Amino acid sequence: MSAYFPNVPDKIAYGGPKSKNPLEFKHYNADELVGGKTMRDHLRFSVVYWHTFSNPLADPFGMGTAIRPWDDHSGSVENAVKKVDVAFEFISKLGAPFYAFHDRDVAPEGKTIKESNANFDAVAKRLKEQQQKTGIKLLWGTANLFSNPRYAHGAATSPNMEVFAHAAAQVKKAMEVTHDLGGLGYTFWGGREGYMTILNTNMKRELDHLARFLHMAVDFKKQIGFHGQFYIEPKPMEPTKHQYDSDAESCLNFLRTYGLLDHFKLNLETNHATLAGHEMQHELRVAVDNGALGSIDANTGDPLLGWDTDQFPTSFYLTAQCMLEVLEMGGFTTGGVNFDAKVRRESYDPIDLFYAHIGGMDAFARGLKIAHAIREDGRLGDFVKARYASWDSEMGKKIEAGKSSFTELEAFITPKGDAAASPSGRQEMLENLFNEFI
Ligand code: XUL
Ligand code: CO
Repeated sequence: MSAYFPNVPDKIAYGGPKSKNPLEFKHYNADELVGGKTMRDHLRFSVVYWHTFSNPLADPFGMGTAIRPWDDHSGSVENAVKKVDVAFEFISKLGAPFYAFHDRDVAPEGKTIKESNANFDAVAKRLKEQQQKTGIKLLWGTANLFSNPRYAHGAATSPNMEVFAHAAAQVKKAMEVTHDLGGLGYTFWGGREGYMTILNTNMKRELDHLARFLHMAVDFKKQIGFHGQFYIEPKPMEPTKHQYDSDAESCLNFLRTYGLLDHFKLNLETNHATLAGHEMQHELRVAVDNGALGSIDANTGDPLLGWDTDQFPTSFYLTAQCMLEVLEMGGFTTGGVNFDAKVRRESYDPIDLFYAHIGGMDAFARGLKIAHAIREDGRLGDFVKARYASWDSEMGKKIEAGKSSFTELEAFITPKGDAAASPSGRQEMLENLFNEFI
């Protein structure tokens, strides 16, 4: 099993924090228990097919630089089948339990829908064999509804009904394949579901169509008996100026408006949160508070570049914040930590794919330990609880229960002259406390 990455051992080992070996984990020790659960089960790492095995590392100023000896650039089904073996060798050696794909990452698009489906089936056969051989599972599948020029105006939100129909056929097939491969979920990222100029856009009609599309997906899910979790992945811009699924709150509002809330959870991505002007922890908190956190696309942006750079996460501060929210919700069920991240254009060697994933997994492993320690310590949680103590008073409880009124509150507060002083928010003290654990 060492055909494509001959210089990488069969399994990336845990070397511990003192290890100087770049091909060893410093923090991720799959079997180690954190709060009674293995790191493997807490983190549920997943490798994405598109960036890791299909991305040539082009940018708007230059062609791809990636050296991928297994790619003959023929775009053939044969080469796509070979790439499956590459992918599973990589994921096995890395020790990630899951992977994720778009239909067009794994198999080439044909000239017709029929041809595309046949290509997809041929590659899916090998994916299934490799899943069975290695025990690696599909975290989620999805359809690429944004690369082909037919989707330039959107897919489910296209002004052209036939494009909507084409997208429906494509998602139908991607759901069938995901189901057949035992996928735990299916993701909808609105690739070009948005607009470039509102001058040519009937926003209401487009949103109605998007909801109609997702309702059809829910119906089809029932029809084929697929029990995986549906996810919506918010992103505010890129490629369009405005994407309808712009952040966690707008997605939840959309789902609620159209009666879809019970059928979807959110797949939150760090770089998308940044583009939306939020911290990832904010997006996660919104989802957790609404019982809607499904999965994480784990990457990070570069604050000086300001676009969706999809870099591997390296900051313990960020990963600790993420894992605080995941632990708060009681851990992942169907979701996981999915590395929707790519190596830099300058990092073109195959071995860089290992370094990148090892670093990302270590960053999340360390973040998990930090988050667990902060929760065990309890001071942060206690502080927040105490900050709201007045709400635990008789009157506070009454307001929260919806049993008070403006008239009653006027009668309550007026004799006091003014509200009691609020204690300091102690932001700096809490930041210091957080840093004690980093
Ligand atoms: C795009 C993005 C997608 C989704 C899947 O920014 O994150 O790769 O994760 O379509
Ligand atoms: Co993503």
